[in-house]
Amino acid sequence: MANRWQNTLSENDVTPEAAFLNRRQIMAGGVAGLGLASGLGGSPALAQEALDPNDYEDITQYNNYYEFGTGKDDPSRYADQLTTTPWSVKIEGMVDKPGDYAFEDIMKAVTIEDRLYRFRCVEAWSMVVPWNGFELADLLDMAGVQSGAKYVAFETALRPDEMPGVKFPVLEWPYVEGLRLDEAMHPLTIMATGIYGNDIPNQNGAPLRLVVPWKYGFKSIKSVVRITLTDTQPPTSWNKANPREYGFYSNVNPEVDHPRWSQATERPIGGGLFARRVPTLMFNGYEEEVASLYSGMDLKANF
Ligand SMILES: Nc1nc2c(c(=O)[nH]1)N[C@H]1C(S)=C(S)[C@@H](COP(=O)(O)O)O[C@H]1N2
Ligand SMILES: [Mo]
Repeated sequence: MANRWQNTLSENDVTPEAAFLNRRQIMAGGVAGLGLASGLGGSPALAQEALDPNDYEDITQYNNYYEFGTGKDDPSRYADQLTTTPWSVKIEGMVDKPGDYAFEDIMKAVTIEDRLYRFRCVEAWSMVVPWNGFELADLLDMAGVQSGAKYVAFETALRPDEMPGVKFPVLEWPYVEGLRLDEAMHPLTIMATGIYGNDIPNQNGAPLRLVVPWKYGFKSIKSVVRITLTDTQPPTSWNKANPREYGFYSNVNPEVDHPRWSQATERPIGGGLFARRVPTLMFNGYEEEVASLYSGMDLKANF
């Protein structure tokens, strides 16, 4: 596993676009079609700063998973209590094949890929994470999305016996999130099942969690047990808790400040005590890939 990650890292490390190239596209000869062939060779035109993945320790010991407490080290201390086998995801609503999808069956049907992604928390810190996972579209295709569906709703497990944090009403439990269908089907949107080639640790959302790299981290809901296809915009935990501060879209946008702090810069985790803040990028650096999803939309009103 470690080898496999190393091998792709040398290619994927070059540009964010290259990080988004997946094996299937390469095998299908899609590289030139995407205009990235020169990027892979390090062309100055496409060269951007290399993504340098955070240490495994930072990624797995500085977490937000409020079901286990609100401290950054609470998830790594308490999430081992979560039972993740057996696990299944209920897929329901506007799909042809609703039902309980066992985690092992999902893993047999999908293509696991390596994705080196920037990760930007709404609290203005950031990491770079070498995820392993599959495109959410693969799972939605398994269930057969019906033509009237417009949104995807997600729900985290709620296990009071295993989750010491849920006795505190910091959020309404279970944790829920949502995406527009086109956002959910975008090839950058993955369900992560691993980090650095290891099974994803409980504190990071085992056995499978959403990752939407152009949105603030809270959209990336952990330990998913239910996915519902719907024609109405689903409620989301942070929007319910504070609609003035957290909108449905939550796209990373340095021009739209949080009411209580600036979103123009971020603090890279792991840079040491005196690490400099760096500018936050529009759509977290994935503007070229995802801006078209929002053409014509007022991103200040739809924050
Ligand atoms: N179920 C659930 N999912 C969650 C959270 C949570 O508290 N509960 N926190 C979110 C927030 S605010 C962030 S920044 C990311 C953190 O992911 P990480 O711990 O893997 O870095 O998870 C998101 N997903
Ligand atoms: Mo976050």
